Amino acid sequence: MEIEKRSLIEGISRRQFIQMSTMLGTAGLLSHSLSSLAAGIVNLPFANGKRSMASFPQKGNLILLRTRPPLLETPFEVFDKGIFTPNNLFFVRWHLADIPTSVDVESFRLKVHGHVKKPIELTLKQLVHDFQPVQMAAVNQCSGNSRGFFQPRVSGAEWGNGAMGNALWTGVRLKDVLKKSGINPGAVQVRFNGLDKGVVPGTPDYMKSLDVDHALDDEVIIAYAMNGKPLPLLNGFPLRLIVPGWYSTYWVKMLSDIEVLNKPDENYWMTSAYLMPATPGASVAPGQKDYKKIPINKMVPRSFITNFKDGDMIHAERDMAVRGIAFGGDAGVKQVLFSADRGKTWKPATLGKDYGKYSFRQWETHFRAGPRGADQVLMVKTINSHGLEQPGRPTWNPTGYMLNVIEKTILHSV
Ligand SMILES: Nc1nc2c(c(=O)[nH]1)N[C@H]1C(S)=C(S)[C@@H](COP(=O)(O)O)O[C@H]1N2
Ligand SMILES: [Mo]
Repeated sequence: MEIEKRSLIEGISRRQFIQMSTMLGTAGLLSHSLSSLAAGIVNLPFANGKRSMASFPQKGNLILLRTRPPLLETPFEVFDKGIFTPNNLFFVRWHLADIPTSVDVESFRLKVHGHVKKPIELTLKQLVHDFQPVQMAAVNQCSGNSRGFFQPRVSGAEWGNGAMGNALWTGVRLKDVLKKSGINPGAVQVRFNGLDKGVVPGTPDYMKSLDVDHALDDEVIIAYAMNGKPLPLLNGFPLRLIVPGWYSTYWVKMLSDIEVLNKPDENYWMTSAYLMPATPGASVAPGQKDYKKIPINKMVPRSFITNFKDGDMIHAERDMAVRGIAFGGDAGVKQVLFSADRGKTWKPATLGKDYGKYSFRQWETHFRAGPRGADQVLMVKTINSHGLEQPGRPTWNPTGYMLNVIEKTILHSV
């Protein structure tokens, strides 16, 4: 374990050097990304879905939604290659444009303050050496993943299905760090802030809060590694919060400040942004106004076919292997059901290795391709271990959150 820790710290220092030499300020980041724009163009399967590919520092080719602050989507083929999303192909989402282009690992401090017995400041070395390391596989998914599929259309980043990824996170329990500082009686929430800022004066700083009970559970992690390596800068180097089972709006990147609050957090990002309808399935009718809104929270189950895409041609009347990924949201995957006849009949798929309830789970099964000329509608759905099942009808809300409708993939037999 000692050796592992040391090599991680060395990895972090090396990383810092790479950042210093490749990222010459925000302007450098911009020109770097623009000059390396790959010739590739992709068409996400909805209106105005044409996108270019781009490569940012430490990242491979990703689908470009916006340059500054960056919104980069994982090309869907990546999810067919494995259960863990490679760091360089992991999607990227930032709200504010003033993002540090390097972080000095020696002077960096994680501060814990507010309604605590003793405010503390931790170095990265202290975090790595003085606390018990923990590891967890967990899906990081944007609340607005798949927003581009909303009908009627809604405003916001028009993601396809690639604003999600699964990684093995290594770090320390938030609980252990909070204990070191000592929470005072009367604490109600814990607020997380990162190093990013707005460029326009008065822009609300990006901060998110969890209830104290949630912050003190065993599962919330302050991660310093992603798939065994330091986090890419754009995914939150050197530290980010991992809130397993919850939408990634809470997974604060470049985490540098933890504040224990004795009253509910009323900052913009908690009370105005990231609200969902408190209705069944988070759905409302287009135009509806009179509903209660609450902060978005737990993820819902989803599943995808990864080895075919809509419109693919297959050989008629052959046995075909089909596979994909599933996740249960805030619970494990109990079952994945597959249909090759537009949902008339369903059969359980075989599940792959279980990396824990918050991870992607691979599934696979077979079907018989239809006669020549036929269109064949494949469908897949997950039921999670709480018994929650993907809906047959798409979620709709004006913010474009939480889509988890059963996916349909139409193949043509030739
Ligand atoms: N500091 C900071 N953390 C943040 C954000 C941000 O804008 N600033 N965006 C959040 C949102 S909305 C998403 S979807 C995830 C994206 O994580 P990723 O870029 O590592 O994929 O980061 C979350 N953490
Ligand atoms: Mo997000």
